[in-house]
Amino acid sequence: HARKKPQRHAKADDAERSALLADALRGLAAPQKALPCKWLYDEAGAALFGEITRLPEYYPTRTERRILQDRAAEIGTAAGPGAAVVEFGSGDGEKAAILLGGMPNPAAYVPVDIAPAWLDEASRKVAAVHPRVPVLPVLADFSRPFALPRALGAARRVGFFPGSTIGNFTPSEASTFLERARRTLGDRALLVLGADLIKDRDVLIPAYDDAAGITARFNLNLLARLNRVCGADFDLAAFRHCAKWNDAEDRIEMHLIARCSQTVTLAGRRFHLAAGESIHTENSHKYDPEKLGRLFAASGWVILASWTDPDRLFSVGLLHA
Ligand code: AVJ
Repeated sequence: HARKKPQRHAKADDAERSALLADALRGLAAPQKALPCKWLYDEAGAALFGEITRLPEYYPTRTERRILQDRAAEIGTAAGPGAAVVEFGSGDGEKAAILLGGMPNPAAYVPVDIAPAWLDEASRKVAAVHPRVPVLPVLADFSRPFALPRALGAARRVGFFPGSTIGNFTPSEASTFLERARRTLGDRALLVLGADLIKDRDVLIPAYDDAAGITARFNLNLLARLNRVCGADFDLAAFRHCAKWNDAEDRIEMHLIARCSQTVTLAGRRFHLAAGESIHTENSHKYDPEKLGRLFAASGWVILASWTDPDRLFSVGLLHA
């Protein structure tokens, strides 16, 4: 048993390196250079994201937590006894623990994540708060098809997709994801989904460009990860963080902007950046209730309830398959 662990991690490291490298080579060769945002979350990135969630400017986490605390019992009643919670992108397990707290006798908690470190953290957090709930972690990229543990049997599945992670997808990707999630979760499934709402850009921009510079470090860490894992030679000081509102697409975009003309080498390939050229690193789409309704309907989900906070910053929906 003691031997298996390092091997498993070595394999995971290789898989991570080749997938990250493939994404980076493709993304840096595109006319608009881009890197997929899922790579923001290595250990350092996850720690920085944790700091972001506690920033005064970053309203989503505390707002959604409050909504979930207020509605956990209602959600638990809708789910009934013996349901299993399947979380897409496990995060730190804190919100899952709140959700499970409202559920009568949950059958299991199934965190799904590409990062082993996050799976461990979520599993530990939920096990500490709900020691009688079995935890069945799944190491997988939830944006791609994956199988649920067979041990779930016929338990009703309650999908959990908090944090407005849905906003990282374009609306068309979101619809594909939601349709697939419905098939993965099966008959009688419920889905609890958090989505950030469109609001004044004076509130939105600081949430993604905070005064303490934590989001800038979070964004730049993507280049540090490429250097560390793939042997790239990005000079972090030659880039600056940028968050901007794209009004046509209703989304915040994060970019890394080259401060000067430069050439970067990755796996023997050279990529040129002009001064001011950007690498697009994240989309965070914002919704209004009508657009959310259309998205859910298009992907086959029916809205049972939807809740927001008094300032209408954030929305949590309870859907059924
Ligand atoms: C957790 C992915 C939803 O888009 O608000 C926070 C990530 N990026 N600050 C978001 C994020 C910059 C966050 N998501």
